[in-house]
Amino acid sequence: MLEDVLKSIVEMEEEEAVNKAKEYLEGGGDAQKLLEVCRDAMGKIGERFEKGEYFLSELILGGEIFKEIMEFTLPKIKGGSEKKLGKIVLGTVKEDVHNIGKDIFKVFAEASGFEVIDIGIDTPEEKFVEAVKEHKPDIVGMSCLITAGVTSMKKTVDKLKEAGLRDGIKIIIGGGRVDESVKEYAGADAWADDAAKGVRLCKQLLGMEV
Ligand code: B12
Repeated sequence: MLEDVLKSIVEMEEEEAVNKAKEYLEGGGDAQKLLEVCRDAMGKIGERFEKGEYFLSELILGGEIFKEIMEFTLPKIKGGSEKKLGKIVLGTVKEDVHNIGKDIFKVFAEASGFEVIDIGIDTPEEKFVEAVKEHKPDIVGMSCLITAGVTSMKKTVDKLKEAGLRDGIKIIIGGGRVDESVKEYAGADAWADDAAKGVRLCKQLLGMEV
C-alpha cells in the first residue's frame, strides 16, 4: 500500500495518491511512516528534476500533493503533550521558500512538548534576531533545502552573535541541504535531516535524557 502511495506521488497521480494515503490511514496505518514515504517520493521527484525529466511544474504539483496528504496526516501525529520542554523559534532561512519539512518538524516538536514559534519562510536574518529578543527561546531552528540558504544560515548565526544572543540559545539546522560540514560552517550546534531525529537532538541540546 505504501509503495502505491509513493508511486502515485512520483507519477503525479494526485487523486490516486491522496486516496491511497487515506485508505492506508483508515486501515490503521502509521502516520509517521506515511510521511516518510511521501518524503522519499519528493526525493525521487527532485532526482527527476535534476535529470531534466521533470520541470518546475512537477516540483509545484509534488509539493501540492504532499501538502494535501499532510492536511489529514499531521493531525494524527499531534498528540498534544502537556509537558513544556522548552521554546523553539523556527523558520526557513532567507532565499528559501520550502516550508513542508519545516511544518512537519514543527508538528513533531509540538507533539513532544516543545512550544514552537514559527516565523515563516524566506526569513531575513534580522527577523530571527528580533524573534529571539521577543520570545526568548531555548532553541533556534533553521530549515534549509537549497544551497543559497547555507550562507543565510551562517549570516543568521553571525547576526545573533553580534546581538549578543548566541550564548543564551542552542541552534539546530534541518532540511535536505544540511550536514555536519554545513553545521560547522554555519556555526550551529546540531543538524538533522529528519524530524524525529531533530526532536531527539533538541532534547539532548537542553540536557534531557532521550
Ligand atoms: C516540493 C519542492 C519545491 C516546491 C516547494 C513547495 C513548498 N511549499 O515547500 C517549490 C516548487 C516551491 C520549489 C521551488 C524551488 N526548488 Co524545490 N524542491 C522541492 C522538492 C521536490 C521536495 C521538498 C520537500 O518538501 N521535501 C519533503 C520534506 C518533508 O523533506 P525535508 O524538507 O527534507 O524535511 C524533513 C527533514 O529535512 C526535517 N527538517 C526540515 N526542516 C527542518 C528544520 C529543523 C530545525 C529540523 C530539526 C528538521 C527539519 O524534517 C522533515 C521531515 O522529516 C525538493 C527535492 C528534495 N529532495 O527535497 C526540491 C529541491 C529542494 N528544490 C530545488 C530547487 C532547485 C528549487 C528551485 C530553485 C527551482 C527553480 N528553478 O525555481 C526553487 C527554489 C525556490 C526558493 N527560493 O526556495 C533543489 C535544490 C537544489 C539545491 N541544492 O539548491 C531540490 C533539492 C530539487 C533538486 N534535486 O534539484 N521546490
